[in-house]
Amino acid sequence: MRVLITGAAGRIGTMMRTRLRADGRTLRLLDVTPLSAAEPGEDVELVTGSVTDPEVMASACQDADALIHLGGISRESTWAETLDVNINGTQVVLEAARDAGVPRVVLASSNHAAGFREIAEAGHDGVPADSPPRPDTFYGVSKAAMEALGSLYHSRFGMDVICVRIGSCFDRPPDLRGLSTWLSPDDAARLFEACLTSPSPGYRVIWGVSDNTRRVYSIAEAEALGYRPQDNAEKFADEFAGTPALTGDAARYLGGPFCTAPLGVPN
Ligand code: 15L
Repeated sequence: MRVLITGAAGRIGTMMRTRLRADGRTLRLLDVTPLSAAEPGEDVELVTGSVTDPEVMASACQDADALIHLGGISRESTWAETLDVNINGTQVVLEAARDAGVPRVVLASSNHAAGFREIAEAGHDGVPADSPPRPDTFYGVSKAAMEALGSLYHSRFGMDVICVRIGSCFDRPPDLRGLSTWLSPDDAARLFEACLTSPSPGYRVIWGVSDNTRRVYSIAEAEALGYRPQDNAEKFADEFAGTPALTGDAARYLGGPFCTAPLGVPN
């Protein structure tokens, strides 16, 4: 099996490079930034190029059995850059996958696609994963567009497309909010494994979050694909004991501080 990973030199891509290794699996890693050379025994193929380049993507998709699209801008940026890299780039990726017959695509969406959903919407299991988009930034709009493009390519061409609304995927929760939104790197790998191996998922939108005590995102939809989280951000709670809580809209909505950050200003 060959899995193409875009954005493989980025934060999550780097964490997945080691964790998604498996016997009988070749990882084809693509990034605009040159990737570090293969380690001894590592079954990887390295591609340098942009997700916005149709020729690069057409070639990268050849003989791939699945694609995990992590490439793009992972924060607020100008509208022009967001449109080009995240929205146009996702269309280029999906079109190349369709043309090459790649049957399954996993798209790295973000909690910011639904950042203006109220935390108070969370029921017993959390805010449902397929809540309609309520973006909090241009970045969030690009992730909502990613989900819409994924839906289109599934409906038109029957491709399996899973959109993962990732919370905060870092080695450790980055801040107090992260005690709710954290997706541990190991759980991220478990989640991507479920996305790769679940039989005939069709089109899905799921949250990407660990089983945090304070989580407000539902994990039921991811569990339905076979995800079994094993981490909980609560073990880091003491580190944030003196940290002031968010206030105002940043406290009210899922997107936290993204909801009040200036639009279109790179951060
Ligand atoms: C995201 O989508 C970003 O890519 C990441 O850097 C974090 O800011 C994360 O959301 C978050 O909400 O913590």
